[in-house]
Amino acid sequence: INWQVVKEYEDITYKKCNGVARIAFNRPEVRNAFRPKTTSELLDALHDAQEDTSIGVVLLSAEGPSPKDGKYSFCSGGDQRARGHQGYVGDDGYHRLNILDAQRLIRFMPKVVIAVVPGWAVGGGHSLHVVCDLTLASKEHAIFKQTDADVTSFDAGYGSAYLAKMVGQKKAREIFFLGRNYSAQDAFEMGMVNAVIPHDELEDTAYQWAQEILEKSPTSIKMLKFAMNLTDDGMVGQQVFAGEATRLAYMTEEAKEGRNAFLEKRKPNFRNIKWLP
Ligand code: 1HA
Repeated sequence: INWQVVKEYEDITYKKCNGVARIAFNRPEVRNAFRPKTTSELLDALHDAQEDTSIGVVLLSAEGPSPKDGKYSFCSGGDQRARGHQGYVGDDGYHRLNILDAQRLIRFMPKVVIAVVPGWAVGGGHSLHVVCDLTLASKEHAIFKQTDADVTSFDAGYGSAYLAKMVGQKKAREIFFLGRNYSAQDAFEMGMVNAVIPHDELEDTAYQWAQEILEKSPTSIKMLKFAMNLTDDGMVGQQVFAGEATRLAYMTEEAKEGRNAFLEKRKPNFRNIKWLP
C-alpha cells in the first residue's frame, strides 16, 4: 500500500492511497486518548476526506504500540488530564465536548468509515467505533470496554442508545453498567464487530475491505448508508437523506427547466415531463 502523507499533525497521522483515507490517533503512550488538539485535528482530517471527491472510504485507526509498554490501543476516550470543570480544555482555555462533532461527521459523511481497532477501545473511544459504519478488530489485542460510569461521564447518544440498537438492550446495559473487558471475538458475537482479524493482517485487511467497497456504485453506497441511518436519526436523518435526493433531482431535465425558466424570467414548462407510474 503506497500511503501518501496528506498533512503533518501532532496528535494524529493522515494518509491517502487509491480512494482510501487513513486517519490514525497518534498518542499511543496514553492509549490514544483524545485531548482538544487531537479532536480538532481529527475534525480537520475528516473534513478533508469528506471534501475530497477521490476518497470513498475512511479508515479510522491508531498508531502503536505504546513505546512505554508495547500495548496497542485504538482510543481510550477523553484525555482525563485535559478534563476541566465543563469539558476538555485546549490551549485556548475553552472547555469543549467536540468529539461529538467528530461523531456527527463520521455519521453523516457520504462515505464509508471503518473503525480499525488494534487494541483498547475504551470510553469515548468505544463510542467512536460504535458510530463508524464498520468495525474490524485485532484478534490478539483488541479490547472493548466502557468506563464512562467509572469517571462520571456518559455518552447518552450514539455511544449508548445506538449501541443498544446494535447489540440489543441487555448487552448494551451490561457493557455500560459493569464496564467489563470484551475481546474482539466477544464483540463479534454481540454484533458490534464485523470481523476478527489476526493483528498482523489488520491494516491490510481494512484496506482490502475499502477496495471492495470502492468497486461499488458511490450513489448506491451513500444512499444505503443514509437509509440505514435515517430511522435512528429522526429529522436530521431525513434531512441528510433528503439532501441526496435533492441532488439526484437536480440532475434531471425537469430541474434544468425549473432553473432555466427562473434565470430566463419565464414560466417553467413542465408539460412534456412524464408523470412516471
Ligand atoms: O464519555 C465521554 C463523553 C461523553 C459525552 C460527550 C463527550 C465525551 C467525551 C469523552 C468521553 C470519555 O471518553 S469518558 C471516558 C474516558 N476514558 C476512560 O475512562 C479510560 C481511562 N483509561 C483506562 O481505563 C485504562 O487506561 C485503559 C483500560 C484504556 C488501559 O488500561 P492499561 O492497559 O492498564 O493502561 P494504563 O496503565 O491504565 O494506561 C497507560 C497510560 O495511559 C497511563 O499513563 P502513565 O501512568 O503511563 O503516565 C494512563 O494514565 C494513560 N491513559 C490511559 N487512558 C487515558 C490516559 N490518560 C489520560 N486519559 C485517558 N483516557
